[in-house]
Amino acid sequence: MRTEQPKVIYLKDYQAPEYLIDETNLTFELYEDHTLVHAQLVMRRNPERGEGLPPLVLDGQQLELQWVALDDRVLDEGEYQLDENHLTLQPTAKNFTVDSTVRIHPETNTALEGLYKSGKMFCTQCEAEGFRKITYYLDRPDVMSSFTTTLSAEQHKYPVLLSNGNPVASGQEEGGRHWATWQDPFKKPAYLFALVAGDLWAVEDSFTTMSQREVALRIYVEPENIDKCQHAMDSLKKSMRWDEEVYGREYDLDIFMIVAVNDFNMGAMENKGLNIFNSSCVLAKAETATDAAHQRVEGVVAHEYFHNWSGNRVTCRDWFQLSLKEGFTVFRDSEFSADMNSRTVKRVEDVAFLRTNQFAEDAGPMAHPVRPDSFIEISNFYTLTVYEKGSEVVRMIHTLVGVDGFRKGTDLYFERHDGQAVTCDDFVKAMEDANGIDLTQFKRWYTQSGTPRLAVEESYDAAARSYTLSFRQSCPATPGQPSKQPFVIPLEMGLLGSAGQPLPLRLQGEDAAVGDNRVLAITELEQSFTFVDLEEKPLPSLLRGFSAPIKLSFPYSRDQLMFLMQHDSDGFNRWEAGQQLSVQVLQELIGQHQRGEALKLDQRLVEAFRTLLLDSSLDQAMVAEMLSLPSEAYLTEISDEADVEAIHAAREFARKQLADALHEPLWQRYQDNRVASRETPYVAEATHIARRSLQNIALSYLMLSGRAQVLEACQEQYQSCDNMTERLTALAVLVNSPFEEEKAKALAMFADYFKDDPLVMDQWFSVQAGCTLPGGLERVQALMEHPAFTLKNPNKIRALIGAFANQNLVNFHRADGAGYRFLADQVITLNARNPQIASRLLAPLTRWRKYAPARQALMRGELERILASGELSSDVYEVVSKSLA
Ligand code: B3K
Ligand code: ZN
Repeated sequence: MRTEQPKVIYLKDYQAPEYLIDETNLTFELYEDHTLVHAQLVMRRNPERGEGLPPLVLDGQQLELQWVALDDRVLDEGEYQLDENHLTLQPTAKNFTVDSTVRIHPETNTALEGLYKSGKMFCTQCEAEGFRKITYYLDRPDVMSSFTTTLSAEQHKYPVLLSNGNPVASGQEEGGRHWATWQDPFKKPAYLFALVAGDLWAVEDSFTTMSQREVALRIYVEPENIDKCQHAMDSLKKSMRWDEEVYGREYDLDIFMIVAVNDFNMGAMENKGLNIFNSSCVLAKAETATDAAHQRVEGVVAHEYFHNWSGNRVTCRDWFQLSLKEGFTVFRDSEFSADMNSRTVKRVEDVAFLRTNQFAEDAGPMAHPVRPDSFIEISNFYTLTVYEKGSEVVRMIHTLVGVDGFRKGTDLYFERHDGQAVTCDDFVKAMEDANGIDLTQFKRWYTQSGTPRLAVEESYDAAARSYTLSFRQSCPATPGQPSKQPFVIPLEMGLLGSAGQPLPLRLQGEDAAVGDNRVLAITELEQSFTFVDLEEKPLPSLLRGFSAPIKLSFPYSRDQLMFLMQHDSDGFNRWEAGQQLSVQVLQELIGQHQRGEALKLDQRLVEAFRTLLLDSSLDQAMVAEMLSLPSEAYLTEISDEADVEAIHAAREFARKQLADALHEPLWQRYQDNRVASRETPYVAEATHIARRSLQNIALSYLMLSGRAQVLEACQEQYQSCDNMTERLTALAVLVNSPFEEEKAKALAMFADYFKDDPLVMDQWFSVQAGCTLPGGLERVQALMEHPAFTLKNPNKIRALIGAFANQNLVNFHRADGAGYRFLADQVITLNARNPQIASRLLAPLTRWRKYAPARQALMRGELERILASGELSSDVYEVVSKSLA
């Protein structure tokens, strides 16, 4: 908890460390009621910081210091200073050694930061500043040291003892204890330190690297999960091969380990050689995990593995540079997933997620640049902006320099900076130097927050056979940034002729056409491009593949969007045209609802969907994506003032109309795919996933008909399927249906069958939390009393409370404010227990400016209540105070 006024940390104040740590030797004695940590730090004055020996200020929090020694001499109390966050002592030579022993309490650590217990095992989470809760240290990423770690614990309870690097020694002690020593030869910052002790089983495999070294691979889990590791292991091996092939990056230690833990604040952590994962991002098998969960496991395993180079070998100089490793690594994992599965589907999913969630963050009170200038609590900056927008920024560089140029840039970056802690500027510099280009203006993407807008107009000159696209960019004001400079916007585009054919693209002044797809670099506030040799007015396809994270507007008619849906050669833009058509139609319905008129659906949407359903040549996954109407959250994000009830009513009305009008083709596609699912055992592979996604979206539409035949089909799927993807969809559509008796039966059966599998129970909670029928809050409150629910486990909180507040908008935003009050209560409770989780849970309340005055007042009222509720963690304090500012 915070006792002093929280301090703002600024990037402009960065200074290199006064001292460096060359070697870190740690010993952990793990006991049930405390742990002793002995640290020996081999240190020296940082030559970069000049002469003289300033005081050495070590970071440390919640540590009980037993003794401290300088060069083997134990210091008297007067020879050092201790405060809540530091241990300060005075070195007397350039080279010296600091020894200390502290007592800590992992067994009562509920914040899940530092060393803590998850169930019966000990584990750690140090990023960003958790290591200071383990021992006194220079806990900053630009201090890189080699580590040797010895752990000792009771052998019977903790047969497995792990840390970073390679195992070098182990042995028995008296009293039933044993020990193991691990050595990590690669210098690393303390945030990459890890330790695990527990009764774990491992799935083992091996990987031969491109230079023919054998690497042992192990995934450690609690015994009951040993049958759920194969998918993660396969994903790991694919990731290792892909990083060799695409980036030339080879793994460097003799062993790579993943440990699954149940209580974890985020998805996973890339600790050197010893990744620690939320069990939800490792464990997957057909019966218990959906297709989406399988793909998440694949993506997160890859992400953490890729960090070994983009994050560990080359790390961040300071935490303002977080996107250096996160944006780049998200880009790497998304390209990996695109290569392993369907590229267009992956892009559609990522863009839909970005536009719904990151755009909302970038328009809210916590908006910050990809490289922030300041923060109060760094844990609050593991954001969609740093991760997802950061990845889009790297993707734009990739688009601008091309595949080969990008590889030249990353080769140079890794070669130049291996073993260093560097900045986003260093990354961009490597790209510039490798490609001989100037990215000065481009770097505004790192420093300016907010989502840029690009308004596009067209004009056709029949006499000159020329066509001009005029662009005007702007960017809304964001906290601390009232005005912005123009961005570099790479705009991938093409032109279509009246038969839908791609037209050759020749810009005025060019000798000849250059292909039919190209990237225009928009760099000015206003800029136009004229294409020549055009016999007729073309139809533009703009921002193909979502080549920049912006909001583009072009006055397409609905007929033009339908045309693009069918003819655009860019698969992403076919989807995008469908989304824009749906948005136009839904916004019309929202308006009708607000004016109290009868709702009337534009039949062109029905016809567009019919065409999709009847075309068996299309990729089924894309058909499923295109049949999915924009979410209520997205419709909220694009509204100036979101009308919760109108958005919900309009979208549900459209779904019902589509379901009725398209019953036949939906039923046909459903039947065909369900038969195929019944006849083929489950495989988490792209074409199978595609089949199930179309089958499942068809079922969710069909169920709106209320027909007995559909209910039967749903129950058949629920009972007879061999996998969680089909089972959970069947359960979800039942839960959202009016068939109370069938619903209750299915829910009870599910909970009974899966009661011992916490990850499956999370899905059971989520399905109910997302049910938009009236009474949602009461259902969630009742579920909090369920024996499988606990506020101690972050996954449970996310599955029930998080899903309710983020996905069940019509219930969360109910007009009397009870949803807001409920969420604020949970934040207040969790603030003391687990500040990181409390602060994340808060996000929906920070969006109050999106709503009408009555809701604004209720939401603000809850934020004020949190602020006044007592001693706030710096995490919660920062988000609440910035939201109210
Ligand atoms: N680097 C970790 C995130 C740690 C978050 C700490 N609050 C996971 C990842 O991005 O790979
Ligand atoms: Zn990461």
